[in-house]
Amino acid sequence: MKRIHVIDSHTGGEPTRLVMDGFPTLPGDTLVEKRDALRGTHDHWRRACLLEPRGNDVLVGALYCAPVTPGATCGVIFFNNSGYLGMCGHGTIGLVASLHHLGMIQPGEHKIDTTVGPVSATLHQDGTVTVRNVPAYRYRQRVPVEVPGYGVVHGDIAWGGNWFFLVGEHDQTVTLANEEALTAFTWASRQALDTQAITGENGGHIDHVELFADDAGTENPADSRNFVLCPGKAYDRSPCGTGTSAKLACLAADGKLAPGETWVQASITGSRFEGRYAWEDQAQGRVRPFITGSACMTADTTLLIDESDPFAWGITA
Ligand code: PYC
Repeated sequence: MKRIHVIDSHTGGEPTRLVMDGFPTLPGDTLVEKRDALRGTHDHWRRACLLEPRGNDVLVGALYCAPVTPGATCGVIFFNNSGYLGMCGHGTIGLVASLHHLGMIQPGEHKIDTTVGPVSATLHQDGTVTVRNVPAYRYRQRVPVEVPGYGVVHGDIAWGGNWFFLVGEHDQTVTLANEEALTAFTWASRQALDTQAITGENGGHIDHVELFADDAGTENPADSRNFVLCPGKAYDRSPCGTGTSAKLACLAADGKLAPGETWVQASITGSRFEGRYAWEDQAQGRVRPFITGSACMTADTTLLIDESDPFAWGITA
């Protein structure tokens, strides 16, 4: 029997499964090398951990790793039901809250190595976490995409630790009750981006689609409500930390949000992140996003993998 020690949490409704122990040792000096080894040689461990029957499409995995840069608290590799993520904002908040739950860290700032560069996260006394993300920027503005069944959809392409297509002009109803239609629309948009070879900078794969709507009409309206389609077709239950970072970059580029000003981003489930930015390189349109949210612990458990189980390594198509 193989055993994997995991800590499960959710950040604004979006789950994170933190793998503390049990995965194979990964060769490599950088998180990218380690991620490539996991993907290339040991991907069945990701599937065992996240796919049914042990997991589900919504789960995001976070593999706890030793730090690779001086002064870092740890490294982390994020993955999901379909593959690997660059950064993950809700997952970083879940990681920090989980390490605190385990008694491994105390309030304060913690540097964390990721596959897309170092980030840091401040654990506050009240348990909330502020992630200082990798620099974010808008790559292209109002790009037209012909989406079969929907017509031409315009969106911005921006980096926030993953590549996003951000759509504000649409006729969708951004409510949880309309989740199936939202998934269909964003999935069709995502496929159209792929088919038409529309990418991020240097061919970066746009694997997240983010819709925005007014949050008016709710009791305490946020600045915006979003629906974020993740790479494996599940929608983000949280406002998406990297997606909010990409949004901050677009707001900064449009002059709609000043540095240091707070942007409250609500998710489709009503959970919220607070975002703000500082200019990293104004001439290049690069901002440093800060995202604040909190996570709740849901399980501290051991996954068992019985090699004689026909679904030991997950159910795959
Ligand atoms: O919070 O950055 C995020 C995220 C990415 C995918 C799911 N959540």
